[in-house]
Amino acid sequence: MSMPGFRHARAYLDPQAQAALLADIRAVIAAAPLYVPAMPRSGRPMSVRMTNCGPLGWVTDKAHGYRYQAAHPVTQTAWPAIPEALLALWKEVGAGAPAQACLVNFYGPNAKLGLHQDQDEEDLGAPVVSVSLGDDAWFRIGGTARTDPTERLLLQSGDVVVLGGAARLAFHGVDRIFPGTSTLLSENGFSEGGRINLTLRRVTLGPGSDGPFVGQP
Ligand code: MD3
Ligand code: FE
Repeated sequence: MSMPGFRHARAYLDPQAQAALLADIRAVIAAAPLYVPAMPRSGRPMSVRMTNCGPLGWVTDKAHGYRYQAAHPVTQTAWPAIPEALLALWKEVGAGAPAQACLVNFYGPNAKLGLHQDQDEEDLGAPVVSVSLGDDAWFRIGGTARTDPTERLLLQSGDVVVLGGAARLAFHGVDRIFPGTSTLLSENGFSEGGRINLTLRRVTLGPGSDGPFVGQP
């Protein structure tokens, strides 16, 4: 994959850093439980379970659709803070003004994520930074039109993907995960194993944002 703005850093986090980060995420989930998101209008449940940390979190439900909000949709309390290690990672990859939202996606053995664009952020100039933990997954990425050809890529535990520039509006999704390919989750308090993906983002424009060109190569 050689789309401008797309960077795949394999094994960016070593096993020890992955376990430490997963402990942070367990604490996030304890404060803000995973919930079952629903598609706008149809109300169809998604197979991925979600929660967030940070000042804003991405949520979806039947009535109000995709949006960012400051509170958990079930508990109605503020999201917990983004762990320091993730804020440090955001800085390390040169992503600019601090991340405002971290979406936590949990994939059980049959979970997948259909091809989509991430367009719910005002600040589309800032990159998205993704961290994979646990089982391997087939990730799919195409162009900026839904019908553009796509490529399939294996995401593994510890991988970091940075999506800036043209890649920021690329269609992408997760075709399937490969249960049992990692012991990270099962050995660290997630008895059922699975995969966790973290996506860090800036959401709002205005005070504190970098303007349109941050994160471009
Ligand atoms: C390419 N998550 O949360 S991470 C999402 O593995 C999402 O859970 C996937 O797509 C997951 O929206 C993929 C890699 C990723 C994240 C954001 C992107 C790829 C992207 C934004 C634009 C283009
Ligand atoms: Fe996405």
